[in-house]
Amino acid sequence: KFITSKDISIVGAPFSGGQPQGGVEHGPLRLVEFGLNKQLEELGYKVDYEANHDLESLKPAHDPVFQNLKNPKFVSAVTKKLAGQIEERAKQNKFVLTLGGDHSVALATVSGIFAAYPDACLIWVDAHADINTPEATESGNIHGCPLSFLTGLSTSHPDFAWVKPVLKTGRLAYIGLRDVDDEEKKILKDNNIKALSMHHVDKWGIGKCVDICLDHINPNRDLPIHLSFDVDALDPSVAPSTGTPVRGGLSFREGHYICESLAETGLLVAVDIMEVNPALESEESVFSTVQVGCSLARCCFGESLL
Ligand code: EXY
Ligand code: MN
Ligand code: MN
Ligand code: MN
Repeated sequence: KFITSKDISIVGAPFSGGQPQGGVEHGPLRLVEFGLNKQLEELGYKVDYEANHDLESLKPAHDPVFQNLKNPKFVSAVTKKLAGQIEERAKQNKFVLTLGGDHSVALATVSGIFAAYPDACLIWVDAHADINTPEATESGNIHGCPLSFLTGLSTSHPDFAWVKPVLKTGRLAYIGLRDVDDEEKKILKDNNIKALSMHHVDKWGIGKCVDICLDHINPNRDLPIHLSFDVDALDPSVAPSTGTPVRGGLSFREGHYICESLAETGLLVAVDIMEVNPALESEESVFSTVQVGCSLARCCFGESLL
């Protein structure tokens, strides 16, 4: 066991600068208003919440596209600040639960968590691979790029020079992929990254997929685990309120199974719940998306284990 306390530090990341659609910055507050803190307390945890309402103040007056990336200075400033906070909470022997916000925030979560746990491994649950380099990205949206910086595949962008290559490609595994750019496919292949798509979930079932990922990145089941869960990994019928939905995703149970089986290892040290956008679609869509976000988080902390 890496964490001996029953303390959860919820870090709000109300940030949308890694992509063009407004609203995702309201994700954390909606999850908290839905009762997430109290739900986790009912599971026996002591929960504190840092809302980080002030992130907008880090927005520079002038932030032009540079080396293809949009809002590079804003994304860099926000994620650098959050990385320090997350590292500090992790070093205080607390579980860190980060609520997004767009997935560029993973620059902060992975930097912070791997500073505290250099041997950690990362499970990335997403429809997308989020490993575009500045040279390769077609959209320029940084939420599609964080893993290229964190793995050291991108080193030349000055605004992200602070991001250390903390993540070895052998410690990264994906589940749920179905919308991966050609350049990203090449990166996954060239670096021998364990990348399971929805095709693999259909073929082997979710149970075997989780085992395959853990066998690859955590073969002796003795390393800390960080889970970064983009709700767009779920099928849009399950989590409709998200900025880049892709049909054919994980079922409600498959998503929860991932969280439960990682909770069961006793090795989870950090969880990100990302890309909940309460400004998208209907009030019913928002309700189901926020509800599923909260229940994924609870399952990471053992709710459904007997
Ligand atoms: N690969 C596309 C891009 O780089 O723009 C789409 C990325 C969507 C990323 C979402 C958050 O996971
Ligand atoms: Mn707004
Ligand atoms: Mn993502
Ligand atoms: Mn995604």
